[in-house]
Amino acid sequence: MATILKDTSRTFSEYLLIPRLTRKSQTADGVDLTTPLSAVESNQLPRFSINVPVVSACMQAVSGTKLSIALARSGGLSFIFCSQPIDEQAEMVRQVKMHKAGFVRSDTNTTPDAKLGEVIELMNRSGHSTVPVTSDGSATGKLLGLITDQDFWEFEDDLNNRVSQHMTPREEVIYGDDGISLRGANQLLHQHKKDCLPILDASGNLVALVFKKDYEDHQRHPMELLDDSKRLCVGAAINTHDYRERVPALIEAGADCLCFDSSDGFTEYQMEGMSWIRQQYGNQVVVGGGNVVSAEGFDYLVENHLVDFIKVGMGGGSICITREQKGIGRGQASALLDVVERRDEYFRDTGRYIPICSDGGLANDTQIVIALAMGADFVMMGRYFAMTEESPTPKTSINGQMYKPYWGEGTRRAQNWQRYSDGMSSRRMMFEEGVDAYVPLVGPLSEVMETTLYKLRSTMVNVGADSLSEFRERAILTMVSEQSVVEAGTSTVFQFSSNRELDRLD
Ligand code: MZP
Repeated sequence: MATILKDTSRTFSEYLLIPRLTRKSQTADGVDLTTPLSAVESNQLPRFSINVPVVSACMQAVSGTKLSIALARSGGLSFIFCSQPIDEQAEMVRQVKMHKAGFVRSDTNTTPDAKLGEVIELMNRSGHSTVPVTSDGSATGKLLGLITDQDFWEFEDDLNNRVSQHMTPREEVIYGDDGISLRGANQLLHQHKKDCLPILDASGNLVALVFKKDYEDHQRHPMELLDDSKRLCVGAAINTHDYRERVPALIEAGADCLCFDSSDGFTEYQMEGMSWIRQQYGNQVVVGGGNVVSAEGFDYLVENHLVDFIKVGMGGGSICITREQKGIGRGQASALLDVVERRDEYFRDTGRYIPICSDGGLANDTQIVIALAMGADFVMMGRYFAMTEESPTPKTSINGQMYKPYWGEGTRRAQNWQRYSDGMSSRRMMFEEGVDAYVPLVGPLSEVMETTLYKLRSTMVNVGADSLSEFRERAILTMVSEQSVVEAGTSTVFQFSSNRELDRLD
């Protein structure tokens, strides 16, 4: 007969943390939120870490280019969705990597013979106010000058004038030599009070541009997640069907981390995919597996030391109807606790630490805090990010309130049959496992995350923890009764959000 587990499937909202000693020296700002994304052998440093424990879901309505840039700037990581053609996904990865390299390849160039009117049009189209003038108008041609919007008066000067009549000629341009460090280039910008510094090779050809605004931007985003070349980091999702073609394209495009996107990762298909990646790339590539919801699933994926991190969750996602449709899944808190317990045992036995990601079903900031206290190293969220300005969907006004569309990868709209049919060859979705919905627009990602992370830091201080690993070790949780959930809200007081409500109650 079937095995019936003794425990009930639990969710995060059924638990609360108990405060522990806070030391006087502790402050929320002093809390370290760095967390590993790669398997860690004892006494070694992780191959890849993120600065805050938050990643965005591998979903069409979530992880686009703009959101990936915004999230990396706030210290987290996006996983660009794989339910799209390989070249399109690779192009999105490339765009994030190119976004701010410190040294930027110039994408708006002109020639000395171009007309002033043409350059103005070019500036309007690209949004750039500084345009290199090269011999052939290319990004790598011989630099002959620079033209900026300060070099002409659009409504006074003759738009038929040649660029050469207005540009700063090469002899007067301050430039850096190819090979200069980013720090050296920024020092030149500072010293000469310039906004843009062209970098030239020994023959005077343009190699790159360095901008003052990029330097300032970096200072404003101290948590930014950057690679060794100071480019923003980005992750990419893969599936068990076309990894032989998709993985090389994503690595070539510069993806920093890969992750199998599957509703059920406890499969031989995923193990085969993981083995293939290790055979081709060894440990160079950071690759996550999942999803699993049990210690048994964890044991399977860590066999052979192939996987870097493991995602936990099935059926808890805000747009997910898998449990209703197929009768399979597990309460997210129970799934996480089971897997984390086994992960800790595995670490004690082998000295190998496997980061765990709690994926889906986090309905508010409190649940993020509880998931991390229960032992997740980081959380993956869809709805949370779909609600931000930077998610890839258009804003829609419904009854005066702004919303954004948000749909599951298991919907007909997403057509992500690979996520749900690991074994079946059919490319047809026989039934849906997700819904197509709207979520309220909440504002820019950086603002939303600032609040969430401040709450997390503050709770960590309540528990006396300076880092996420200390948080897990020190956390004591209690289960709550339905009555204590009622008690947690306000009681016997009236809250008025506007004068109009006051009038109505009067
Ligand atoms: P949430 O943050 O919106 O609650 O959940 C996001 C997670 O739900 C994703 O990371 C993924 O694991 C899962 N997901 C995505 N699409 C579906 C679906 O259509 C789904 N059923 O369950």
